[in-house]
Amino acid sequence: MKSKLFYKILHITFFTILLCTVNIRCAKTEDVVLVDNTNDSTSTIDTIYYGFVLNEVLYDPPSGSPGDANGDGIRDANDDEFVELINSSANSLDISGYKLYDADRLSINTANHEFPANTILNPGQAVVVFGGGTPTGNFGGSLVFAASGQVLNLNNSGDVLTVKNNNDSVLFSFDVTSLSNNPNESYTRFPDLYGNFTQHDSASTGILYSPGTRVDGTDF
Ligand SMILES: [Ca+2]
Ligand SMILES: [Ca+2]
Ligand SMILES: [Ca+2]
Ligand SMILES: [Ca+2]
Repeated sequence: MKSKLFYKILHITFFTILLCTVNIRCAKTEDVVLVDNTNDSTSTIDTIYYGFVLNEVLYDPPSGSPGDANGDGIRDANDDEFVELINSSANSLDISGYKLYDADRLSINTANHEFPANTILNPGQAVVVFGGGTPTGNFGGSLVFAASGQVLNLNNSGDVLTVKNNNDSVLFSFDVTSLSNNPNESYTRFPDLYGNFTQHDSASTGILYSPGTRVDGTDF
């Protein structure tokens, strides 16, 4: 006859295995899931996806040194453009192979930026893609890239930013056309993550953009 101790050990082993299985599940990355395909009231974004949120777009860097969004000491109309996206889910998100396009590049199916292999966004982490240059700074602890195609090329007078996943399915697009041609600041969701897009200064007075952070400069 087996001892009580044997059954106790059996119990502990069983629950340990169960816990590990649940933990492995929690740690796994998951796909982006469509939850709402109603239009944003600004009509600039077609769909909203749970877990991967387009939060800010700077297509018109301000003139002079205030326009040095990537922090490399040089204000450049192309290099200092940026797109900010957030993993708003509770799980790590594998965005390897996800791609960004402007309207011209979409028409020839050549991405302005493709996220490299092993690009994993932690829960609550932002990723910022600048047009180019040498991004310099902390950017709220976000992942930071310069566009792999050297440029985002977001035309101030009208353009469409399109984001595709690693299967080349369109996740969402952001239409600049109805927005100001020369805002000299970014458009950001306000409140961050779920609000409608507005000019950054009207969300946080005196601040023209916030790559990798909330509108008030705090971390996500
Ligand atoms: Ca531009
Ligand atoms: Ca710069
Ligand atoms: Ca363009
Ligand atoms: Ca921001």
